[in-house]
Amino acid sequence: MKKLVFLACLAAWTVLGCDGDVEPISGGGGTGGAAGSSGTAGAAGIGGGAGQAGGGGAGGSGQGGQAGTAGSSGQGGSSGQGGQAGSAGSGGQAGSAGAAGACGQCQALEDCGKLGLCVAKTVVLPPAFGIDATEVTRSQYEAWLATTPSTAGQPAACTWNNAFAPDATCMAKASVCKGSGCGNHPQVCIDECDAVAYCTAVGKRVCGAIGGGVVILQDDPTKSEWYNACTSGGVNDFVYGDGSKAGTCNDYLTFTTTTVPVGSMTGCQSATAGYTGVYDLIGNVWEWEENCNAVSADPTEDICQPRGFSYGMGAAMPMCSGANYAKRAEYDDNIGFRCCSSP
Ligand SMILES: [Ca+2]
Ligand SMILES: [Ca+2]
Repeated sequence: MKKLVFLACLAAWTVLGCDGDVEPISGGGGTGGAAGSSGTAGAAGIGGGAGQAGGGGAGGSGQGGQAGTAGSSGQGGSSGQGGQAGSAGSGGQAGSAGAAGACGQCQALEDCGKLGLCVAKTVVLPPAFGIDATEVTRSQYEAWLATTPSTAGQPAACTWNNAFAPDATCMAKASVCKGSGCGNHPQVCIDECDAVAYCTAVGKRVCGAIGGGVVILQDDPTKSEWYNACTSGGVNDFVYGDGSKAGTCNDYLTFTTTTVPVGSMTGCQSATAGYTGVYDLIGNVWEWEENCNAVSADPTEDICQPRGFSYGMGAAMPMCSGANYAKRAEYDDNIGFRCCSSP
């Protein structure tokens, strides 16, 4: 009898040991996925080079390959790169021919996006919208700036915006990460129109109304994409649950003085099925939302209400409701953003 009980426990422990792990946030570990096959050769140019291989499947389910890149004109076709190793994923599908540009090695919480840029990974939440798994990082934003985006063609509320570069004085503040190793920290010191321009350029939008558009501060999970994600569809007051937990997010309860790499506080995500995998909705940096309100004819004076609190000290409880206050043209060392999209 004793022996039987011991064996049952051993069996139960074994099952938990096999299946109890939470999904890793980094792509490391596990068996590498097979390299993707070469994409279709680019159409442009004489003898276009082979497209890039698709990335390996990630996180067990195995994603399709990334879009390949068009060959450079006039050159003999070079072979596509091998797919990135995924964690126990199946081999990536062949990449299709894509636009010029190459993602290179995107990270586990990144996708290869438009313009050949590594962008924050899209997580699809109910009812049906995509939201970035992380705040937009310094390296992601800098890679976009390196494409020398034009300031022409911005929305009417942003025609005053003559530069997308983060404000240099703001970036020099002691609270902003310095030197190498800051690439995975959230981009700060950018105004609301810079956020709009970045998200638009990579085929997304600054989070706003579910399905797109402006949502004037709504603590309503049926209206605001950001609030829906943070509350797991209206279930929780905090992204990680219904009660506050110090040390879970980089927020006022944790008493930090600067940003941390996005997604590095692994508990700072929803534990509710269907809403997991979106990090730092609470804390790290406030996030611009498409919730700006015109108060005069001058759009630089529009009042926006960034979401989710930040590192540092503050009086308010860092929860999904509540918001900051910033003019559309302002920027700060604790305000960043993430993008949403239509899946
Ligand atoms: Ca700007
Ligand atoms: Ca945040």
